[in-house]
Amino acid sequence: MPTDSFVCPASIRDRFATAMSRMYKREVPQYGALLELVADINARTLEDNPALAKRMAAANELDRLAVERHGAIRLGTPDELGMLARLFAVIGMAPVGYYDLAAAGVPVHSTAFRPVDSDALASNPFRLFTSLLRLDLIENDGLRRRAADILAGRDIFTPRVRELVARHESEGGLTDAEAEEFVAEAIETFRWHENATVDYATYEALAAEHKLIADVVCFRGPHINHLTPRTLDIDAAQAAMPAYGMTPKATIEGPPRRDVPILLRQTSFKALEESIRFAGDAEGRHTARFGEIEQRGVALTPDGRALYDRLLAAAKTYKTDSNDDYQAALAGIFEEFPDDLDTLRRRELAYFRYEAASASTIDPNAPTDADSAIEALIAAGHIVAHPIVYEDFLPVSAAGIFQSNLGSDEAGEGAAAASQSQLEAALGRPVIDPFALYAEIEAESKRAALAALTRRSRHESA
Ligand code: OOG
Ligand code: NI
Repeated sequence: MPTDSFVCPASIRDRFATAMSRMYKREVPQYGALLELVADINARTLEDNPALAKRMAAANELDRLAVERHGAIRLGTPDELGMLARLFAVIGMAPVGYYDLAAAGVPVHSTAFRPVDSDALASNPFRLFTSLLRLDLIENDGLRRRAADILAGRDIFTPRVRELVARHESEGGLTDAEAEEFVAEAIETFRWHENATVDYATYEALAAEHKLIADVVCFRGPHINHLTPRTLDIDAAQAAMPAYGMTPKATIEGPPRRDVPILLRQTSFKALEESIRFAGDAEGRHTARFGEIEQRGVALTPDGRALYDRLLAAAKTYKTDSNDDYQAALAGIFEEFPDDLDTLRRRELAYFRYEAASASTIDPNAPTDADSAIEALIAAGHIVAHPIVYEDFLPVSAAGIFQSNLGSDEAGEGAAAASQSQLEAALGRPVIDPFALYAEIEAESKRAALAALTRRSRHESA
């Protein structure tokens, strides 16, 4: 079969993300309200701030905004993670980053499946925070074996999606009809089930160990537990939540409001209490699913990240339930973090994508490799530097979200050392280093911008 009859991964990813969003809206109607709120705030923000609209359009970031979401799931076994990695390869999503949640008292470790190159990110950046339960952190032997047995008895993938993944691997792609079927089958894995696979006593025993263990082990599959749209003004979104029928958590997580947003800021509404039918027909309640909003900023270099970590740690000692007080304190602490694009770039605190200004030409014999030459080209308007959007998650924030979501702050006893290699063995591949991805996009764009300028100049002088 000629390859041009295959659908490109980005297109299948777009259909998949749309189907997931539609399914979650049916399952959790408040998510629909959240999407409306974010769409309203984004429209207003762009209207009130033409410079932002212009900058985002120039950076090719506006189109994806309406479809941009992240979600989260929790898996039970290494085999499930291995199969999920193969499934996501079909839609151009690879595991990026390693998040050790044991450090925060949550018995999972995680990675984020997401597209990695600029074009794929610009078309639909759908990301899924994917956690794997660490049974080794359950101290009770009997309970650990019981959980392992229950998990061994389920298959979270449909037989047909397994066939289509294998077909994609052997043929190198999927036809349009296969892609349609793939999407319909793939979302089955993430559907909510009101019926638990275990009896009430088993659920209670697992929940007593950690609520998250019960959430992973007692159901037929890893239900999607939230889908998060991206807002351009999270402070406005937080303030508007009650008017849309949602009660936000007390404080916005992550960095403070700034002229140049960095990394990401998040807020959420509390998990829903849902009724569950257990084996033996008992009724019970379970909290797993919630709603979340995020605002994304520029990706930080390792130096920028170190500064962020240090300042956030300083803010951690400041405990308050008043978002206004917390944000004011945070803003004070973050005064040390430069807040203009030029300084962030020159001090290499954040990543940038370089682009040759249209119609610009330069002396074809001028040296362009030194940083000073680039600076001169930027100053002269020949090269434009766009901040690169942070596409990943905050480890600290992830833990924070787990906590607010589970409705408790179970502390971290028995937290074991990071075991990235175990997660990678399950994935069947190493996780990609997010810093390396941003650095690569930056370096490649710099080369391409300079090459474009030099090429045009040669044409003109020829
Ligand atoms: C994952 C929480 C992580 C975020 O936005 O940091 C996350 C979970 O609760 O399963 O989605
Ligand atoms: Ni989230």
